[in-house]
Amino acid sequence: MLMSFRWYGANDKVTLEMIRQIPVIKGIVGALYDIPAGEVWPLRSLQDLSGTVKSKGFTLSAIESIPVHDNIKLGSGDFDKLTDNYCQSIRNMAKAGISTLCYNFMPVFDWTRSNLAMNLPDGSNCLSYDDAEVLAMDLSKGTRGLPGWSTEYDASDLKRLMDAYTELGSDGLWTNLERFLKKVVPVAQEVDVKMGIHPDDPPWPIFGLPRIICDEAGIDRFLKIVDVKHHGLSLCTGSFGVSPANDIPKMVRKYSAAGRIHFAHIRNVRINGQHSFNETAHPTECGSLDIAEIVKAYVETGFDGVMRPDHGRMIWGETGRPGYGLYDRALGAMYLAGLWEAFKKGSRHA
Ligand code: DNO
Repeated sequence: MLMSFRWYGANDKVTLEMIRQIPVIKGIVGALYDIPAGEVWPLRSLQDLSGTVKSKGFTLSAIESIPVHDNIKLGSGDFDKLTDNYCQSIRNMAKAGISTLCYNFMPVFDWTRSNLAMNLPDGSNCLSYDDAEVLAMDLSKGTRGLPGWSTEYDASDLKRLMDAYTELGSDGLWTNLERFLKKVVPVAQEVDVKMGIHPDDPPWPIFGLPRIICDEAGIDRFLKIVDVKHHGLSLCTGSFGVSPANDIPKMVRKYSAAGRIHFAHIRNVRINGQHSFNETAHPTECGSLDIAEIVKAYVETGFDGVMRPDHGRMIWGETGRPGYGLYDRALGAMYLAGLWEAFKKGSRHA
């Protein structure tokens, strides 16, 4: 297992020098942020990123994420060209020595929250989601200023995209995912890059748009599309975990034993009702997920992929990128590393 930390590059307030002082972190999860979706990620830029990370004593353990262009997900327009570009980016990753790729297949919106700074009783704040608040959001002006959405669309682009996905439906989305994977995974296999899809977050349809990687049935269907090891999961406990039907320790055990989890995102969440939750500190006692059982499942199945603490709260007065401050993620990393060491010493993999 390679304990890693997400870093948003030279503009991140959380610097590599700071991350280096978290004793357990060996890997950096990074990305290029200046390449428009659909274009090839240049070898030179990937090598530079890797060199920067190495110069501070880390490995560039994963790319999170190379965005999948909407025309791929919609199966429209320049699908073939965009998919070829994606393949070339994977080849370039391999040449730059990067082994793991996270991506997602969520229509229009990536992860979605209704509040980026919900106040907690201890004075910290966290990300939260409530269906009623999300559905009340005004999309008539596009996504500008709405919480959590990484891509900004103006009103007419947003409407066009949302209509296209609504018409496509989940069957169409599955078909396009399959077309994409059948071209891309053989390349990933050839150059030895492990691909891990990130689940839909939250794992239910929002604004009537299809979402397909939400539960075990979805994962089983997904993994069978191309039944090879390089085609796997970025298993995010907090994304799947807000749905009480998802038994996360069981899912980790099943897919890790099968060698199909390449990237472990670990965070805790508190379920407050149907389609309503807030994020919490990592320890089991703080939320609805049994993080100890989850880490135990990883240890006992011999997980050897990349792991990172996921979203943290904002604590000790820190301000910055929601979910991605330094302090609470550092606490999370230490907690996860402590669990890992304890279970490892007690297990047959010791
Ligand atoms: C949010 C992240 C997601 C994730 C992408 C992966 O904090 O977990 O934005 O990076 O969905 O493609």
